[in-house]
Amino acid sequence: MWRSITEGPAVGTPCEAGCPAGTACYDALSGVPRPPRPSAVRIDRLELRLVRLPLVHFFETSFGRVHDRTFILVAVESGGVQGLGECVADSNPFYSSETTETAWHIIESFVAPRVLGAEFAHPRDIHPALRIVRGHNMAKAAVEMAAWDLFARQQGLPLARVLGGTRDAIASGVSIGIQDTLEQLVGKIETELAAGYRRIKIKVKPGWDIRAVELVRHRLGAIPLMVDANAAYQLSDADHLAALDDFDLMMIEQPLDYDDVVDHAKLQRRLRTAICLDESIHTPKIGADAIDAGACRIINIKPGRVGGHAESIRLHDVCAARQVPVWHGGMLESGIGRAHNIHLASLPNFSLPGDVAASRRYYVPDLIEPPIEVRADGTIPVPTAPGIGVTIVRERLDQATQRLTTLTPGA
Ligand code: OSB
Ligand code: MG
Repeated sequence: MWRSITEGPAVGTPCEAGCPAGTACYDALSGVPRPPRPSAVRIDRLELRLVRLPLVHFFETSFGRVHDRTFILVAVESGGVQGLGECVADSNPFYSSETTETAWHIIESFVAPRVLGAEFAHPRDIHPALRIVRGHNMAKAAVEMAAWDLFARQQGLPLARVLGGTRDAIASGVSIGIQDTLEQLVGKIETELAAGYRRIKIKVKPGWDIRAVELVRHRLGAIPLMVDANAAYQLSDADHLAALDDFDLMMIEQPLDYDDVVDHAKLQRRLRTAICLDESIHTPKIGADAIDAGACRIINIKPGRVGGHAESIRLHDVCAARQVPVWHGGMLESGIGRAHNIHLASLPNFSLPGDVAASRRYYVPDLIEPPIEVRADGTIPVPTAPGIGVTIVRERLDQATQRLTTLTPGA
């Protein structure tokens, strides 16, 4: 197809739309050939690695304290081009029912056989092809996201462009775990505010909640502040949680059970503070239902929780259609998952600062070079190189790898 130079992409960049996939096309005015758009995503090889990295500081939530993180890295390959994805399942089933071992099993036995050697016109077609596998969103997401990276690299475009991102930098906030003392908590918040972060989230649980928020407000004033309970409360705690209404919090994240919507709707009616749901939102449909039921006024999107980028975009759109803002959550990712998150968070309805912060808060060194940094104004630039736009350091990856397997079509 011939397209006007004003409509089409610049000469020398692959055609993004319009031309039949795989056909050569030419710039309309100059007649200069452009590289053809890749005809499809076709994964010829899939590599799984179990990787362990020590955390710079322990991280404590209502589930407990962790000092390191073990996760799966997925590499997919097609014609010598590689795409990378990170599985956010943890070694324990506390945040979600998935673990590194269930994800490994599901990818190896059920996801890989359905994607290896198959032709997908677009990476958005991968999630529907995995529909027969119920749940296991983190396992599915790791492979799907690697395929998006591969596809974007084949097109020579930054992932954000392929996902539909509209901003060149994202607003960054931090999630601060439960500390040994309230004084340490205040000190940590001061450090993060000085680094420029645009929003502070503190983890809460019964016994570490009202007094923590009260002290932070007393000492630090009107900072952008929210809390995350990771499902540590019950509806019978409604009066207790209502005490948080006095502190002008941006929101309270996931106060009640991980799969609950109905009790959150009852609780939201009793709180002035907005509820944000995290754990409860496993699909775009549940997101729509939760909003329509009045269970939340804000949603946190983590691609691992919903099955990848395509489902994240659908959830983002469902929220936008209901004027519900979203922000990008975090799962203590290494630079690979973190880079994916930055690209996704460049979509327009990610209008609140998220939990995607600088690499150095988590892993030093990270698996990538250069590490992801936050600027003095609390923003992180969206990488502009093709795909996720970061480079993995092979020796560090090999050093952190505990197990490795390679899967090929039919094998
Ligand atoms: O609930 O948002 C959460 C980390 C692991 C599991 C769940 C959560 C978190 C965080 C940390 O809050 C966010 C981050 O800094 O990556
Ligand atoms: Mg959360």
